[in-house]
Amino acid sequence: GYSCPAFLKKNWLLLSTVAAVIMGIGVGMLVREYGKMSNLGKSYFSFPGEVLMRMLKLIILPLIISSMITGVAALDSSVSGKIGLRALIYYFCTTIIAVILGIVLVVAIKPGMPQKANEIDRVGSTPEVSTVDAMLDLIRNMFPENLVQACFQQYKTKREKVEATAGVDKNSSALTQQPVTTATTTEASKNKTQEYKLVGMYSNGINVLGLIVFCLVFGMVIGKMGEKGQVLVDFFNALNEATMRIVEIIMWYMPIGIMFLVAGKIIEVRDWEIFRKLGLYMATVLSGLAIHSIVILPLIYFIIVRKNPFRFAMGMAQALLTALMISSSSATLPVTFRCAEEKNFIDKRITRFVLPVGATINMDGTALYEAVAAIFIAQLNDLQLNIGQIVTISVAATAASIGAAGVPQAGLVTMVIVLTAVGLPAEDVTLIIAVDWLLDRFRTMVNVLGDAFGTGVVEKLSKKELEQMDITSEVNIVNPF
Ligand code: DAS
Repeated sequence: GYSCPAFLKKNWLLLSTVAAVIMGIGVGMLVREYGKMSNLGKSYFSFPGEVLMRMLKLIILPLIISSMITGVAALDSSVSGKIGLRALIYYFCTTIIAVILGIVLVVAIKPGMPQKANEIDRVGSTPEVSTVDAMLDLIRNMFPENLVQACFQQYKTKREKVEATAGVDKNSSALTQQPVTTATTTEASKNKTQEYKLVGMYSNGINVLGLIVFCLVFGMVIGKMGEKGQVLVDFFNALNEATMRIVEIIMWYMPIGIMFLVAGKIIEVRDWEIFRKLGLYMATVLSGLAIHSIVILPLIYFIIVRKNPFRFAMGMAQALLTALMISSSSATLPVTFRCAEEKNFIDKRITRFVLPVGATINMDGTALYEAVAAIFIAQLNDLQLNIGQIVTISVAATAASIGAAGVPQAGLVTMVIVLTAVGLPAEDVTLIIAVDWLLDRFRTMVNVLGDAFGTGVVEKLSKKELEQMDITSEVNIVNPF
């Protein structure tokens, strides 16, 4: 057992973050009720939170680069191949399970009964993406044409006009054909149909996927270079160490930032009514996420690792809370690292490999959400899905979760992939946009939890290799030839 002060000392950060959330809710509600603040004043309210987000985003670039390169360089490439493969299998299996769980729930609960359809309002605009474009973009992003740009470029949905041809292929997706909406008649606009090609990706910030692919190769190469590569390995090790110390400093500021983020959000939300209208849909997503994180992931962890999964999850609490508050797995990454290594004592050679990749491609929560949302929209449209379409949705939801960047609401954009895959109107994402900010938080939390359990599982499965490496490196010290 712990004595109380020891417990406080060990968990002060977590406790103060929890306190910050509670205070944020309180302050937010008070300002909402009694604050005679101008809209401008209200928007300044979340400024300290914005600063926190900036700090976290700032640190992901050195963190991903240094942790990936040192992680891969530390493993000799045959071993890193095996560990990588195990991680990929884990990612894939858990994602598929999440999708299936989502589908079972949404088919059973039927939140989108047709009579509900006319209750729900459309909000916002449809992100413009088509399935093929999104897939190609995923691959494009793996190979950025400019490494420096990949680190700081603002990626936005860029659409290039492709030669307007009269009577273009009528079968091509509605998304790639933008009718010119002027005062002209429908007739005229049909003839003037223009085709657009999508270039670039739709999240802003860092092209994490591209960097990961590069760092993977770079780490592997310098790890194999021996003597000559050592200076680079040492450099990135030192960079990694320095980065983690900066993360430590950011942690001190975290509770303050989080308090204002929460308060700011509560002040800002206008329409609570929407929650009632979309209540059953939200309940479906949330119960799916809950089952996945309370039953399925812990069970997988327990079966393989044979340790208490809930204690493990408690060790990750700080990271989970952060994910819930900022809805970005990438920006949570520094905290995820810290929890996995310092609270759960996962081998650094595993975390450095599994966490950055996981934050980018392993999104159980997002996959589950995409499947539920797509079928919900089908139900609203009174569309009976056959088994083929359901399989299509599962595949598309998996792809969409891999393709989604670890930034807020990325899943909503890749949602369009799933909808178009089964021929549902892409505009219909506007039906669920209004509550997405809330669901986003919970699915991001599950995304992070999935990565975290992944480190434990992969570590356990790779025990033999890791031990062997310890022995060989000891031999190297004794016998430095
Ligand atoms: N919020 C994203 C994440 O960081 C993904 C999503 O939008 O689903 O995990």
